[in-house]
Amino acid sequence: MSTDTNNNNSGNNNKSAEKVVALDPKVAEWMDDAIKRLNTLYNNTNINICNIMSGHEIIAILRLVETIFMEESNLCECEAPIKVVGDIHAQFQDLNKLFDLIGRVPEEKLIFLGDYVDRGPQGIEVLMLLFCLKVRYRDRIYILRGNHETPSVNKIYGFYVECQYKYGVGIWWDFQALFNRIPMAGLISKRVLCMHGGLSPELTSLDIIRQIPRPCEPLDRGLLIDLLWSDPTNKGDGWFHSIRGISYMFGKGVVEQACKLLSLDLIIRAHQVVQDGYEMMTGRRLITVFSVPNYCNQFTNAAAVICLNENLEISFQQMLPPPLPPTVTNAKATPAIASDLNKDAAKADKESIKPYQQKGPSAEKDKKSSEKSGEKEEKSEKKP
Ligand SMILES: [Mn+2]
Repeated sequence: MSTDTNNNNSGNNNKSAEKVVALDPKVAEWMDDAIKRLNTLYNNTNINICNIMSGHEIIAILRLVETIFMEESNLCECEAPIKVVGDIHAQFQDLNKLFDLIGRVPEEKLIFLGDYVDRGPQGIEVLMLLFCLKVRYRDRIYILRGNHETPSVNKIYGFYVECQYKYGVGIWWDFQALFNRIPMAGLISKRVLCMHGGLSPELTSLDIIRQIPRPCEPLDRGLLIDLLWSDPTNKGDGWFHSIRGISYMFGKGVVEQACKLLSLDLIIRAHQVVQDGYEMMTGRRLITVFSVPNYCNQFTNAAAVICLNENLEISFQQMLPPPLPPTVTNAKATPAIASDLNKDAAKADKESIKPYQQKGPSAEKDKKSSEKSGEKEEKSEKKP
């Protein structure tokens, strides 16, 4: 348990939060090979992860990634440009389609907001791909904990059965031990706070997050539970009981106060399926992001990621939902969760975030030609 107190970085005054750590070339080679093997599972239903990775190898990779997580702060500090990814829920094929759209690590820097397992069929595949990327490129991918990375949840919603079926129940326990070591929040360029669920009445300073001892298991209430479970609401300004029966719901006023108190421009969180893959809360200080389409085949939602450029300008990339299988007849659109109750205001809030503009030679050319023709270049919203 001596590791519990070693991760408190609250006194860290390093100029850059991102340290360059040399990786053992043998480990790099092993990870490259593991990533290559995992990539063969994309668009291929003939082979299973059990055919390309043994239980022993999985446990060895968990040990490596555990060390990295424990070296990071509970509040992972990283710098923009970065793309923020929401719930994946074991949809490994869709995660790879998303990578085809947004780019892959290490070319892109990504931060994942949790809920890798449950509901879908390939949670182990999702975790192992992300963990191998983390071991290989620790400063290009950040992995946060979701409420499904908790034994009481993933015992029930699919991951336990998946482990049992693919490797035997023993490995499920190894994953739980690892989940207790995953950081719980992220801070991008000191101005954008990320977590899976949301705010907490206990969150009066960012140091309070940094001071949560790890390893830790979320119990029934408190800061850790709220970071993983709370939800925004457009029903009012304060704190409300949650319909989940755990944690709280919080209104626009709470978000505005938190941004002031914690010196933040924006909060990005996941945890709820939203129809377009992203939704902006009334007040424009909080975005929900959800990153797989047709969630559970119960919804007709798109997937999205939120992009922050070096000036912290916000844009989005979206993956439209593919047609549902003909056997699925009752999928529906998701309800709005925290957008303005006035439809026009909600639309204006939403349209304040623009589609991501790819950087590169072609983007430069587009810019030049639009300048020539006197068109005004569309800019993504700049947060003060
Ligand atoms: Mn969740």
